[in-house]
Amino acid sequence: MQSTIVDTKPFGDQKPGTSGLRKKVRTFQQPHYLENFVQAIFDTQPALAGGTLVVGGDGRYYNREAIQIILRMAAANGVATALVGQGGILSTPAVSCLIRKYKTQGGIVLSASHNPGGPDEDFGIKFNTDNGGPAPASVTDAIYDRTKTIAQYKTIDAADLDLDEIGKAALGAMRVQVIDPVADYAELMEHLFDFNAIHHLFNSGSFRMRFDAMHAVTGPYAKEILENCLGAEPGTVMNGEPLPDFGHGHPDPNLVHAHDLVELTQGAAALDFGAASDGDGDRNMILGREFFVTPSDSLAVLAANAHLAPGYKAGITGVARSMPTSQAADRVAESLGVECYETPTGWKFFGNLLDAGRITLCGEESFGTGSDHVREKDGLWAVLFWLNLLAVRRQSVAEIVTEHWRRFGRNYYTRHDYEGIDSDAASGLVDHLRILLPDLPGKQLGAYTVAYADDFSYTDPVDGSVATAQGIRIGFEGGSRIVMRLSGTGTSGATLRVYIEQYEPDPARHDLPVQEALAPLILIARELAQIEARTGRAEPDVIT
Ligand code: VG1
Ligand code: CO
Repeated sequence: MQSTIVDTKPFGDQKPGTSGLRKKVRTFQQPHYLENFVQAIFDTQPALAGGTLVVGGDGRYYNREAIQIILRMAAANGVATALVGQGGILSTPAVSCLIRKYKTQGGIVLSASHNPGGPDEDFGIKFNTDNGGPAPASVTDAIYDRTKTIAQYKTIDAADLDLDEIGKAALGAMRVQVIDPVADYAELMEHLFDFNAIHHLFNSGSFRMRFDAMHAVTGPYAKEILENCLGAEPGTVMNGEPLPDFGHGHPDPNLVHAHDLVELTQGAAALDFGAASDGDGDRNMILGREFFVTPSDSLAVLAANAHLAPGYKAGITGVARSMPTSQAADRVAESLGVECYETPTGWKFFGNLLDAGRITLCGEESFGTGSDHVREKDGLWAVLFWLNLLAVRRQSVAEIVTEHWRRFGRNYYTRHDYEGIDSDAASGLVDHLRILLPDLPGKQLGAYTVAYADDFSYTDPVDGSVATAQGIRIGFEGGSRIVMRLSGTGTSGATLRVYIEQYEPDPARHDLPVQEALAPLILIARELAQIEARTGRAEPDVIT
């Protein structure tokens, strides 16, 4: 089949953000918009010609249409084999798993993750390299540069493929394999965790849990692994069917958007364990009975207990956390005698550390936790890790975490998001903070003395690449911190994220309400950044 060359013109706005290119569906539906970005991937990634490409997405609105477009373009650009998830479905960690297992030259994930889906909502596309991880800045910059000059793309004239039947097909000279999206991932999980112990826990008669798939991609994964393999009672997985609009929901597993699940963990009939995952299956929220585990604490607890899971029984080589993530993991790393790295926000910054074997576990405050088993954060993996701990330690979630705090101290932590604010106001706010930074060290703000204040910059210890302007950090004596940065995943206006952390070594002060414990620092952050005056917002939209 002859490939067709289509003339096109650059769009000026195809710069990938924290995790790929995210725009409104209608933006992606403009003629040539998706095509330009995809051609830029092929033009800058020559190994894909003659190679194998994994393609899949989170099932959101426009997923199926986008996959057909990408497959035709892949065929025209000389890709030898495409591995596609059945129905076009693949979670982000499953794509990473497939790239690594089948040693492919890369993968394309279609998702806007935790952002809502539907004709008026969000869509996204992300390229993962042959290590299975999100493309590093050097690659996304090259793709973006290419989109600025692109004049043509290649496709073939061919009908849509049937993606609902597992099997082999051909598209021009390209082989297409429609694969079970769950099987390879489930097999990997079985190697990492003690499935027998978890099976016993589920059948003990004294453990009740729910997993909320939020009508997003993890439904089929959770049903197969939790219910079919591990024997959890049918119905354990709620909202398990992936829907193009996530059932009108916001597939973001946090206390605000996974509210129904949170309620099930409260009151007299409370569940022992609740967990949820996001649109593309890479985030996780962990709940116990009347207990919320902050993602920062979750990383620290997993690091301290990793040896209890078969896949990590030899211990961990090191740990990494994104800069705004609390320093709870640092204390565990110190006691284990391993390194703890602080990286900019975004999973792509963990890739080199994982590839070099410098770290085993890593995580972000934004409900992302993962390990060297793949090169993405992994929602269900974190849930299985927690289930493994609960099964082995025979304690409740609350007991495990409060015991952890007694041993290491507690890092009180919260994030306040001001969403959809004016973009100019947001950049003005950050510019204003940058001006204040040099004068802050040594200053007294309320009861706190500023130890350091900077705009975070990171030098990758493996390849020496430098990322600057990654967020405002204000550190206080005693380990408390205020961090502020603008989101890189939104599709309209700007989102200001304010991260607040305070270290409390005294166990007698470990059960304060979080917002109360952090109130003085929250106030300092609001005043310093002039949040209300500059954004018109007196209160954040989302508190996690
Ligand atoms: C957010 C989170 C970040 C995460 C990113 C992608 O980015 O803060 O930690 O890596 O989303 O997650 P930002 O720039 O909006 O703060 V996912 O699950 O949306 O791929
Ligand atoms: Co996600």
